[in-house]
Amino acid sequence: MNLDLIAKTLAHARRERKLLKPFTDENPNFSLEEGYRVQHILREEAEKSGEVVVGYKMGLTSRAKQIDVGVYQAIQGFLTESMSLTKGGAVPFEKFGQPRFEPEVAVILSETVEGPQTLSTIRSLVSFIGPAVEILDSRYEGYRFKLPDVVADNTSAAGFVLGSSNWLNQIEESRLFGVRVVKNGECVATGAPAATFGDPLLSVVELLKILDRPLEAGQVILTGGLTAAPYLQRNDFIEVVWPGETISFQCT
Ligand code: OOG
Ligand code: MG
Repeated sequence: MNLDLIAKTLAHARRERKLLKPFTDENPNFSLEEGYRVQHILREEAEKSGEVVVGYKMGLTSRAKQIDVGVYQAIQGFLTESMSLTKGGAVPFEKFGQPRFEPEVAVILSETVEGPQTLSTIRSLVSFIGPAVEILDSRYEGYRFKLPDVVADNTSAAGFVLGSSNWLNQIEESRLFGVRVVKNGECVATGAPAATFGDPLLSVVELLKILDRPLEAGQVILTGGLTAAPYLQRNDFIEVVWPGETISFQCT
């Protein structure tokens, strides 16, 4: 397997908004570890071209998401500054190929940590925990992929919007806060943070088991989609409604 070639093919497809067949179709031996090596190459290329990594995302941490894409293991990707979108702003459809979106919980820690940590350590270091929306965009036709493919494609990371509510003083209760996903006035999904391993902070615990470098203070962690991800179409108006805060955006 030529991992540099896979990275180049993915980067080119992303730039040109071209869709690919999953690499595992022709290379069933393409492994998860090789998928992460490809992601690493893409990260280095992004950083070389001036992109700044602002955090990480966990994927496939809820049953709803695992069933949605038919992949049953949590995975990790990186987030860059240019993926950050503004709440209430416009999401330009032409930036993406086949965008989808999902409600998530975002976490920020007050200290840098590296390697496996306990849930109670993570809980004691949280400086922000609150609502977010992730925008996904897969390089693979129809979101059909196996684990190594989607890991190589930086776990479909394309954009994210952070909310402004900080649930720090309600960490326990917030696990059962309800979220409604509303597309053009119609509720298309509902969920709660507990969909992520029972507690979104467990997603941070999982991240630290697989991350090959420090998780820095202030970096954003998207802990994983809480519902199946609806597709985003041109002109869609999206509202992700949490207690006390609605994250909305218009797809243009
Ligand atoms: C893979 C990424 C999954 C999540 O939150 O579960 C993900 C995909 O569905 O394209 O971001
Ligand atoms: Mg996600």
